[in-house]
Parts: sequence; structure tokens; C-alpha cells
Amino acid sequence: MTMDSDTFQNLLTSVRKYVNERLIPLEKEVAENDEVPEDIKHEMAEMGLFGLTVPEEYGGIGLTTEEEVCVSMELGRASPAFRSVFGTNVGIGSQAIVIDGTKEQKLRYLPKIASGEYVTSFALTEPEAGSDAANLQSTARLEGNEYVLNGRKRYITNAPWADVLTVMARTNPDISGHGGISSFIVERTSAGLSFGKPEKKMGQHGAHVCDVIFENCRVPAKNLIGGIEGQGFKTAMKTLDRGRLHLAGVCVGFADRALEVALGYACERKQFKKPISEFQLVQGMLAESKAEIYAGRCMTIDAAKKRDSGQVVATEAACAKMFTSEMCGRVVDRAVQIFGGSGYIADYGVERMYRDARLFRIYEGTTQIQQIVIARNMIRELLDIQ
Ligand code: COS
Repeated sequence: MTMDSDTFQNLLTSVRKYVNERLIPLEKEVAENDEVPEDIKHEMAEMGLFGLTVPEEYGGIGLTTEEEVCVSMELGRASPAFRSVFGTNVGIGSQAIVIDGTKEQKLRYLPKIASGEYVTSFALTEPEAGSDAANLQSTARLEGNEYVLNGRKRYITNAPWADVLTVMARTNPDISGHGGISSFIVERTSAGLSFGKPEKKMGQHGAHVCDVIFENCRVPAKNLIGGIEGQGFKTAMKTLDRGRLHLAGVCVGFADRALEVALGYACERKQFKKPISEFQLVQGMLAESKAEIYAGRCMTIDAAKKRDSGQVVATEAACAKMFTSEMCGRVVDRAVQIFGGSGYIADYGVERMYRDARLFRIYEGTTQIQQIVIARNMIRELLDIQ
């Protein structure tokens, strides 16, 4: 169900206020401590942020994709670590259940995901299967009324404190490609489940990733997502389509913030007896950034609208993720350039933004994977017509 426009505008306004007044002032502290304070997590739960995309009948806010990307553009303005607190619940951690879960699975898990009682993770990537997701090697063998999972997942966001993970594993070892993969809901308390140590990362401090290890991990058969084996890869791809749009919104928001910071500095900083914003080469950087952010915003909203109208948006989601993450990298790079020497110094903040933005081009599918998705879909469409 779509929210009425006044209620939605109120939500956007309160998220923007929260980002400006509460989150942005805490960015430095979060980066230095590598930790988002507990009270922030509680406030986010109270605001309903964990349940943005969970349907209302399961306790969430049930935003449309278009509404979701508008919210992610607001949230994206703050350090990505903040969004990461609830980002997996809103995006890839919950959507496999929302999109393909059985009624029973939805009833059991979604209300707790929406309230923030359960934090979720999406466990697809493995040490030997990152971009080539259909080649994953983790196994799930049916024994009585349980699946026994073995394998290792890598760089799993929020895994250090995830209560529930959606996990892709191979139920049929005779099928080497995507057809042998199924997806599961795995609870943290499952016997045989353990976690690696949190990784030290280049940026996005405060957001944590680690390995997830399955050693004869026992999962009830009823936790097979959708109750059908062999559908796990497609569930993951559909989940990523929505996740990539969410992330595109985040990239637009983050780029917008970087430009705001760069513009403010350019108007303040004087060289040759006048603000550097009066120099046309600086203006060129500001103008290019503005136009690119506008393009990214329009593209993301258009793709989200198409998804809401029922269209398959694998191509559009890949275009939006690719364009906005690359665009964000360029905008943040220009922000550093406008700051000059200060851009390289930690105290000014843009140095952190530069490191934080680098991950956007990698996670939820690298730019090169988005290119493959886009090109292949174009070729398939052409061959279908012929
Ligand atoms: N929605 C629904 N179904 C989809 C789909 C989508 N978005 N994308 C692919 N499928 C289906 C295909 O239609 C195909 O089904 P059929 O065989 O029944 O026709 C099946 O899934 C396999 O698709 P495909 O042949 O394209 O799979 P490949 O293994 O060749 O490649 C890529 C798929 C490379 C695109 C995929 O592995 C991928 O996205 N990798 C990156 C993973 C990623 O983003 N990792 C980041 C970590 S998760 S945060």
C-alpha cells in the first residue's frame, strides 16, 4: 500500500532532521570508535527504520521502491555506517523472505525484522565465489526434517551481530550452476554456526563484516525459503535488484552531501584574495558534480517507479547502481580536490568520505558485474526479438 503523500513527506522531513541533527554530528566519533552507539540503534528502531520495506501486514512501513529510494537518498547523506545498522533489514537481509518466503516464514520472521528485534544478514559471497555467485560451494544436505549446512561465507555485512541470516547453499551437488542452489533462513543460535573476527576495512568504520562458518550447521527444513529447492540463486538475484536500487539512492545522497560540503568550503576558502568558488575551474567541478547527481537521482527514481509498476528491472537496477556508485566516486574525488591539501587531512572529513565511498563500487555487485548484467540483458532482448 502506498502512503498518502503528506505522511510520506513527514517521514522524509523527520529522516532529514534526524540525519542533520543527530547522525552527522556523530560521524567523527563513530569512525574513530568503529562503533555506532547503542542509543542510536534504539532511536532508529523507534523511528521504524528497520521496517521501511517490510509490508505493513508484517509490522513494517511497507514503502514502495520509489519511496524507499527517496528515504535512502536522505539517509545516504550521513556516514554509511549509520545506514548499515538497519540497512540489511531494509535491503538484502529481509527481501529474500519478503519476495520469496512462505506465509509461515513471513509471519515468523518479518515482524521481528521490522521492529529491529532481529538484525539480518545476507550470506551469498564465499571465498571462491564472489562475483561468480552461481559457483558457490557451500552445501545443504537434507537429513530427516533438517538441512545440514557446511561451508564458509565471506565479507558478510552485519554478521557479527546478526540474529538471522538468509544463506545461499547448494542442495543439489549434481547441478553445478545456479539450479542447484537454495536459500535458507538460519538463526544465530543454530548448532554448528560460528563467526570469524570482524575485518579491518579501508573505510565505513562502524559497519562491520566478518566470515560466517557452517560446520554441520543444522537448520529446520521448514526454513528453506519458499519451500522449494533450486530457487535460491533467483531469490538472491531478485533480492539484489531491489538492494541495488536502495544502494543507488544511498550513493545519490552521499554524493549530494559531498557536494554540499565542497560548495560550502569553496565559498569560504580564499586564495588570490577571493573565494575559490569564483574561479571557473572550481566552478567546473561543482557544476559537473551537480549535473551528475541530478542524473543519478532521476535514473534511480525512474528505475524504482518501473519496479513498482511490476516491471523486471534487473537492467535498470544495474544501470542505477553502476552509474550512481561511479558518479559518487567522482563527486567525492572532486570534493577532495576542491579542499586541496586540507582534503587529504583527516580533520576536514572529506578524506573519510573518499574512503567510505570506495566501497559503493564494489559491494552488492561490482561495477564490472553491473556492466555484464546490462550488456547481457541487452543482447538477450535483441536475440528474443529476432
Ligand atoms: N531476477 C530473476 N531471475 C534472474 C535474475 C534476476 N535479476 N538474474 C538472473 N536470473 C535468472 C536467469 O534468468 C537464469 O534463469 P534461467 O536459467 O531459468 O533462465 C538464472 O537466474 C541464471 O542467470 P545467469 O545465467 O545470468 O547467471 P550467471 O551465473 O551467468 O551470472 C551474474 C549471473 C554474474 C549476473 C550473478 O552471478 C551476479 O549478479 N553476481 C554478482 C553477485 C553479487 O552482486 N555479489 C555481491 C555480494 S552480495 S551483497
